[in-house]
Order: sequence, then C-alpha cells, then structure tokens
Amino acid sequence: MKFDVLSLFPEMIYGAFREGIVAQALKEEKIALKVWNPRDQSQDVHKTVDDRPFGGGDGMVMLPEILNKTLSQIPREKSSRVIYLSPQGQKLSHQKVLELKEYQQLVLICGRYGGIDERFIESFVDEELSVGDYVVSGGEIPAMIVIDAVSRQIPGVLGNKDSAAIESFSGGLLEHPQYTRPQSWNGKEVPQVLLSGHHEKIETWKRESQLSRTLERRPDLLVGRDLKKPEFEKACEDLGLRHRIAVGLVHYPVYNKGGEVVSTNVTNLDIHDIARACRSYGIDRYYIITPAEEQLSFVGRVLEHWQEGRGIQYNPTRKDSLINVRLARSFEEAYLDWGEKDALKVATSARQISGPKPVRFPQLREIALKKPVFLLFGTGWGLENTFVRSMDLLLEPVWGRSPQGFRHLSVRSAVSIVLDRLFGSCY
Ligand code: 9D3
Repeated sequence: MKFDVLSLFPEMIYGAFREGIVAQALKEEKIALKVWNPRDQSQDVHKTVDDRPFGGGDGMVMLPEILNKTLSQIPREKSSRVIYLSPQGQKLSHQKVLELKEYQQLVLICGRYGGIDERFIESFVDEELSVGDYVVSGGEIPAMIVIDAVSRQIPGVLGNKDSAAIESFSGGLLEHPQYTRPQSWNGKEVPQVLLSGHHEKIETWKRESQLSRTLERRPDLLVGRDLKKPEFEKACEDLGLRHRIAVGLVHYPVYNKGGEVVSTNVTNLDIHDIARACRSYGIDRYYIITPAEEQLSFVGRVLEHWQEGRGIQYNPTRKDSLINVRLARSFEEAYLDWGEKDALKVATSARQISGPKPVRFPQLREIALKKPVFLLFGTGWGLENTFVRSMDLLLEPVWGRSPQGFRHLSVRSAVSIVLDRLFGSCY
C-alpha cells in the first residue's frame, strides 16, 4: 500500500509516523508514505496557495490549479483512490477501512482554511471522508487516522501477537475488560474465572462481558442483530435488559370520521396481519382491545378456528402467528394481563396531541432495551385525546413523503412501519 498525502504541513504527517506500529511497517516497506506540499507548486513570491471565497464567508479556499499541479506530480498506481478528508464526507467506519485496504494506493488530500475549490473535488476526488461529527483544524489528523487504520489491515503490519486485534471491530462488539498483575490492587480483585486456568469458562466469560458491555454502552452497535438469540437473551437478562414489548390495537376509545368517540369493529385483516408482524418482530403480546361483547366473541371464534378448529389443516402456520394474540375489554385490563408492572405506556398518533412527552423513534429504540413498552395503536380516525394524555409518551408520527401531504396509512401499515423502525435491522 502506498499513501500519498497532499498537505501544507508535511512534518505533521511524517512526525506522527516516526514511532509506533506504522513506523515499523514503513521501515519494513510493508507500506510507503510520501507527503506532497502544494506550496511547492506556487509560483509567486508569497507562495500563495489560497484565496478569498467568492460570495464571501470565513476562511480562505485552496486554489484548484495549485492542487491540480500537486496531484499531477504524484506517480499513480493502477488501483488508486483519491480521497478528500472533509467534514462533508461519509463517516469513516471499519467497513470503509476494509474497502480501502484493497487499493494499491490512497491519495489523501488535506484541506485547511475554508476548504478547497469545489471544482477540484468534482474533477479529481473519488470520495470524501469524515472522521466524525466534530470539528478539527484540518485534514491532517483525519488523514493520519486513515493511514493508521488501513495500515493495520495490511498483512504483516501487525505481528502475530496483535493480529487478533484485526478482528476487534469485525466482531461488532466492544472488547472485554483486561487485567494484569497484581491479582489484588487498590482493594479490587481480578475476576476469579480468569485465574482458574479453565480455558472454556474463560472464553465464555470473555464473550459474555463483550455482550453486556456492548448492550450497556453502545446499544447502537447491536442495531440489526438478533437480540432473541440465546446469548443475547442471557446477556440482556443478566443486565436486566430484555425486549419486553406489547402491542395494543385499540377499538375504543377512538374517533370516527365525524370526530365522535366511538367503538370500531374488529377486522379480520387486523387480527391476522398485525399478529404476523408482531410475531416477526419478537413482540411478546398483541392485545386486541374492545369493550364490545359481540366483537370479543367474533375474535374469539376467529382465533379458535385457526388454533383449534378446521383452520389448522388449512394453514398450520396461522396457529403459530396467533399464539401471542390476546383479547382485552380495556387497555387497563390488557396492561394488568401482561403483568409488566412498570411498562411504559406509549401512544402512537398521526396527529400532534399536546400532553404526553413526545418521543422519537431512535430514542424509543434505546428505551425499549431497558424498560418494557406497551405500544398503543388506534383504529378508526385514531386514539381519543384524553386516552392519549393518560399515556407516558407519544411516539412521533410516521412521516412519509407525499408532496401533497397525504398521510392516511391503514393501522396495519402503521404497526409494521413502527415495529420495523423500533426493532428492525436496517442501518
Ligand atoms: C469555514 C470552515 N468551517 C466552518 C465550520 C468548516 C470547516 C472546514 C474544514 C471546519 C473545519 C475544517 C477542517 N476539518 C477537516 O478538514 C476535516 C474534518 C473535521 O473537521 N471533522 C471530521 N472529519 C474531518 S475530515 C477533515
């Protein structure tokens, strides 16, 4: 791997790699590094490399032609990528590092001042990379981060001893805590299992610490992983974290078209489709809530048909999708039946309603790892206002992107979208 860096401060880059793992790799020629200073291409007496931005604004903008001349000097390998380090770029990740290590050459452009002329980016830059959502003084330190992270992935750069570290982020988990001598220090002991010499138990302990640390400190890293897997369930259990979610489909009190508070009819589609969505997303219970006796007996007959009656022969998987379905006469009854005493009551609504604390999807995603959540959906024209005000939180509405502001999802669609946003694995 060859790294070529365009920078007004070559000594920052060279200096960083005079010691350490990357320095060793340079010495052994496992990688190569050269810094190119745009100032060397400047013709005038002042060695100008930048100018004031058209349209005004802070900082000075690096001149495109100077950058072009500097870039043209660099001998290029067949497989080469030009990267501009900038706050506007994609965020660097382990995935990106693995992608970059496949090139023979990375040309890293460091900006200073107010950035560089956009036309140079359009003409010569393959991609822009950021190192995170905070401001640093220039592209040099971000370029060093790229060089360091990519170098570690080049075969032979890490000794055998360290090469396990290559895995560290691929596992997608944080590392377990480390201990060294003495066994007892500052009144604290090294965990007994690490001294036991029992290899298998030690490995289990390490894995469990990784899981519980990640759950506690970086639940975002677990987005998209199957938290219902036994090892996660155990780690969650140990920490008192478990996805405990109930969904309630409320048929009373809800509004009708005319804004009156009514009790709606239960529909066959809502029974089955929402049950299947709930099963697919690991929801513990799906309550169909209606005070109307004839509605309750209708649902009872439907459930009986698929769970015990002739429906079993017709479609055996229906039974499985319906095992978490329950009937309740009111929300209170459902809440008591579920038995999660400190469950958060979370209403959903397409309308903005004053009262309960609004909560956004990413927030609720994290809350749901720590507390049981009862999610309520209204049929008809939505949950009645005082009912919504009796809840702990109001989930933000699902915003689509209809240019005319059309926003009339069926409750079945809304449930699926909400479940996927809260528990789905798109990232
Ligand atoms: C007028 C300039 N600034 C307004 C806030 C924007 C700006 C441009 C360039 C601020 C800092 C910088 C220097 N930073 C980088 O070049 C940079 C960077 C960063 O600041 N954060 C995260 N990743 C990166 S990659 C390059």
